[in-house]
Amino acid sequence: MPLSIDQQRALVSRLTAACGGAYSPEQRRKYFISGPQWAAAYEGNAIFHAPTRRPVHFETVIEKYAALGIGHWTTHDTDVIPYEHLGKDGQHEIVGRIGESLRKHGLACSMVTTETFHHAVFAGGPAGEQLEVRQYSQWRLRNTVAIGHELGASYVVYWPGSLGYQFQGIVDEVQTLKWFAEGMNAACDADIEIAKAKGRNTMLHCMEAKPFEPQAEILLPTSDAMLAWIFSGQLKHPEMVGLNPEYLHELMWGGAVRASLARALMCGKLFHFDINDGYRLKHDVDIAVGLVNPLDWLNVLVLLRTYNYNGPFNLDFKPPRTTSNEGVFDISFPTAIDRFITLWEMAGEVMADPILSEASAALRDGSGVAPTDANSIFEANKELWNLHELMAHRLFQILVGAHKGRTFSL
Ligand code: GCO
Ligand code: MN
Ligand code: MN
Repeated sequence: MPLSIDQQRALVSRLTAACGGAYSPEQRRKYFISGPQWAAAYEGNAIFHAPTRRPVHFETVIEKYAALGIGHWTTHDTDVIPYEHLGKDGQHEIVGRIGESLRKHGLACSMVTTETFHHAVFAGGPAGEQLEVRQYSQWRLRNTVAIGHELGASYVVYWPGSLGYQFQGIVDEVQTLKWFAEGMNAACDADIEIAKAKGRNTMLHCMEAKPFEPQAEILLPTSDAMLAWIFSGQLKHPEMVGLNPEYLHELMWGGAVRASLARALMCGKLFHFDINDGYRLKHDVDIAVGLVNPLDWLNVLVLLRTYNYNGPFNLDFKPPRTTSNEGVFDISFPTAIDRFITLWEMAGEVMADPILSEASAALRDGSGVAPTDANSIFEANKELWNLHELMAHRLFQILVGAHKGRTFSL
C-alpha cells in the first residue's frame, strides 16, 4: 500500500519505538559524548551528490542535542560564522548568540576547529608557498583559539586534509611541514596568551589525520605521521599537541584502529577521538558508530576502558542521504549514541568476563618451562595457545548475547 508523507513518518516512528532499547537523555549525558554542528547540519551533498536535506541552524542543533542528552557541542569556525564576519563585529555577535543558546539548553562547547580546506584561498593548502596564505592561516587558527576560549572549549582540532599536493615535485615537503609547524606554534602561543589573560587553562591541540582526500597526496596522512611531526623538534609546545584520531580514517589506510590507538596511548597523545565506522581502503563514508564493525568497536572500547581514556567521543559521522531532516534527530543521533553506550557496557562485560580473565591470566603465566630451546617451549605451551581461538569465540558470544544463553537453535 503506497504511503503518504504523514503515513511514512508514522511508520518510521512506530518502528523506531518497536526497536526499543533506547537510553534516557540522563543516561546518555553521563558519557563525554560530543555532537558536531557539521554532522547534524550536513545536507547530504558531496562531489557526485546533490543535497537531500534542508539547512539546519545552530540553535536548532543545540536544542535537539540537549533534548537527546548530548551534553557537548563542537564546531568549525565557518560552520557558524560566514567568511565576511570572521574576526569582525559579526563574529562577536554570533559567538555571543551561540553562548546564550548553549547556556539556555545546558550544553557545553567542548571543541572548536578551523576550516582550512573548503575556501578557495586554501587551493594550495594552508601552508603553501605564499607568505600571505600562511599568515592568513595563522590568523584563522589564532581566531579559532580565541573563539574556543570565549565558548569555554578545552580542545582544538586540526584536520590538515589540504596539506599536500596534486603534482609531484612541485612542493618541498620538508619546508611545507616546517611552515605547518609555524601555524601550530602561532595557535599555541595565542592559546597561552589568552588563557593567561582570562585565567583559564590552555587547551589541548589535537591533530586529526586522514590518508586521502581532498589532496591527492597528503603530507601527514596517518596518526603515526603526526606523532613523528609532533616529536620532530619543530613545535615550540609539543606538550600541548596530541591527536584526535578518527576511527574510519585509520581504517581507510588499512590500519588496525586498535593498534593506532595503542600507539597514541603509549605516547600519552590520545587527547580526543572521532567516532564513526566504515570500510577499509575506501573513501570517507563516515557511517555512524558500530554499523559496520561492531566486533572491532567492542574491542576498541575494551582498549580505551583498560587504559582509562577519559577524553571526548565526538560523533563525527554523516547522517546518510537517505535520512530526512526529521530522521537526523529522530534516528541517526539517538541510535548512534545508543549503540555506543551498548558497546561501552559490553566492553565492561568483556573486562569482567570470568572465562576471558582466566584465559588471559593463564596465557601470561605460561607453562613455567625453562626458556632454553624453541622446541621445548613450543611443546610446553601448545595446548595453552588454544585459548586464542576460544577467546575470539567468547568475544563473539558476548557481542551476540550468547554468553547470556541466547541461541539460534530450534
Ligand atoms: C572528515 C573529517 C572532518 C574533521 C573536521 C574537524 O571526516 O573529513 O573528520 O569531519 O573531523 O573537519 O576538523
Ligand atoms: Mn573527523
Ligand atoms: Mn571522516
